[in-house]
Amino acid sequence: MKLILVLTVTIKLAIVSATDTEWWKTALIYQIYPRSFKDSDGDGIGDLTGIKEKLPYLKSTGVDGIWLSPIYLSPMRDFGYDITDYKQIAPEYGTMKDFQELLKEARKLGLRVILDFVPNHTSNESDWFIRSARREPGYEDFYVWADGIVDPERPGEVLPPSNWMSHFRKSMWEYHPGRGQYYLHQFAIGQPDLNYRSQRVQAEMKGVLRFWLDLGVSGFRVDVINLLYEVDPKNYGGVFPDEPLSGNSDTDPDDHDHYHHIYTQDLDETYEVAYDWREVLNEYTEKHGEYKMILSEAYTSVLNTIRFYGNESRDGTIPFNFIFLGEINKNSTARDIKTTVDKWMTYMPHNKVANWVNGNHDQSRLASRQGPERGEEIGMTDGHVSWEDTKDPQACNTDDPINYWKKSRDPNRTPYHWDSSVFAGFTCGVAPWLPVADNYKEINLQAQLRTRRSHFNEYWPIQKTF
Ligand SMILES: *[C@@H]1O[C@H](CO)[C@@H](O)[C@H](O)[C@H]1NC(C)=O
Ligand SMILES: *[C@@H]1O[C@H](CO)[C@@H](O)[C@H](O)[C@H]1NC(C)=O
Ligand SMILES: *[C@@H]1O[C@H](CO)[C@@H](O)[C@H](O)[C@H]1NC(C)=O
Ligand SMILES: CC(=O)N[C@H]1CO[C@H](CO)[C@@H](O)[C@@H]1O
Ligand SMILES: [Ca+2]
Ligand SMILES: [Ca+2]
Repeated sequence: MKLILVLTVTIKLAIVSATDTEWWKTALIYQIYPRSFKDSDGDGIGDLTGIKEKLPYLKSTGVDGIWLSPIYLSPMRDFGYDITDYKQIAPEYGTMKDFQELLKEARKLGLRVILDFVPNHTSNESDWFIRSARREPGYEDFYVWADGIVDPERPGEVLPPSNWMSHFRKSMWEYHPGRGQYYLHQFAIGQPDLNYRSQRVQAEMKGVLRFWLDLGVSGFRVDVINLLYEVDPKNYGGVFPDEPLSGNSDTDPDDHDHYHHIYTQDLDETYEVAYDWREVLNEYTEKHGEYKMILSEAYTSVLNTIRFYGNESRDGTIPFNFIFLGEINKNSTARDIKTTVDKWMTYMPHNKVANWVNGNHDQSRLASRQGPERGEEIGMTDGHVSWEDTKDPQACNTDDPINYWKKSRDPNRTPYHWDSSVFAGFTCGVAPWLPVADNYKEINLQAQLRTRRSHFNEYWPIQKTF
């Protein structure tokens, strides 16, 4: 829907002679947030058939592939990043048959399809979680369970096992009365974290990769990979140690940023799992004669990030380069941009391929962050979403109708502007799931295709010569 990822600085040209094992080195991948891209049946929610209809358009822009944000069965408490079943399609997005048709059509056009892999957590409605909560044999340790600690001030009462705070505010621990224990959730209460110290979890997740690779996808982008592990209480006298304060004065004690995350992210074991997944993809690269790509998402230091590339003995993932996201804004000059490019190139190991990320569904749109003339594709800016219309759990959890917008990711997830008709041509139904941004009459694809010197025609000139 918005993000364009350019692998290597030399944009195209090389692709002409690239073989099927080299394609990824020069690829442009277009991220689609399925819910907001194109609604084909009028229910106000974007879907797979909508995406399929737009593939010829995407092909004409010159992109090499698409990355779909999660399309799996989910109660949508975090809009698909809370998965009930990794091997089923969410009915509101379509059926497995729709997905296979989308894949077939993409292949025909020469577009690769990359799926989102969300390994850190499932939905609390997943069969695995329900079994684990019941302590069914084989599933007891699928998630991170722990007893509470006795409240020193109120004997008989229990407190969460540690002071860890979720990325969406408040405790990372939720009490489950059925099991009589707390479970860990780095994000929403409905997103329990899987336990990667369970060999069965590891095997199941490799099975998920194989399932989609067998269907013919070209790879994955891995969600919050650096959060797979939290410290093992075995190494801390049987307890989960509290995290120290970060000293960030813009936060309150319920905020994730109030603490310094030395026990809940970037642990060494994470890298082994990343390298293991690369091995699974290598099998399929051989089998299908097409390089299978694995990109990983981690908001962490450059040094931690580049470790995902692998080391002398093992091949790793392509870690998203978020330096542009963090360091470039409206005021940045060409010199700032060069410094940012140099930073990645300085740290990146030899013989690896660079990548450049400018946005995603968690960030304010590029045109809003860096100025309208630097926006992507058609230069869409963030929409306005009132408190009443707010859907993002990260914003809802603030319980603050005044300041919720500081946390909300809804403004950058409003529907795509196809044309100037009602709801910007996104849906033919009565209302889209999020309101369309006010400026769709001026900023939309159809208007820009008709205007020679439009944002769109300036943005894609290189690709359009192919
Ligand atoms: C899942 O969590 C939500 C809170 O996010 C809760 O309302 C719901 O009852 C839970 N469902 C199950 C099956 O545990
Ligand atoms: C490479 O990484 C793996 C996994 O973290 C580790 O076990 C191994 O020792 C590392 N090898 C080298 C040469 O650094
Ligand atoms: C850009 O510069 C202006 C003027 O110095 C300043 O007020 C503004 O905060 C800066 N914006 C960003 C995003 O740094
Ligand atoms: C950029 C991205 O994919 N962010 C996701 C990270 O993971 C959380 C929880 O799964 C999601 O809420 C974000 O959208
Ligand atoms: Ca729909
Ligand atoms: Ca985790």
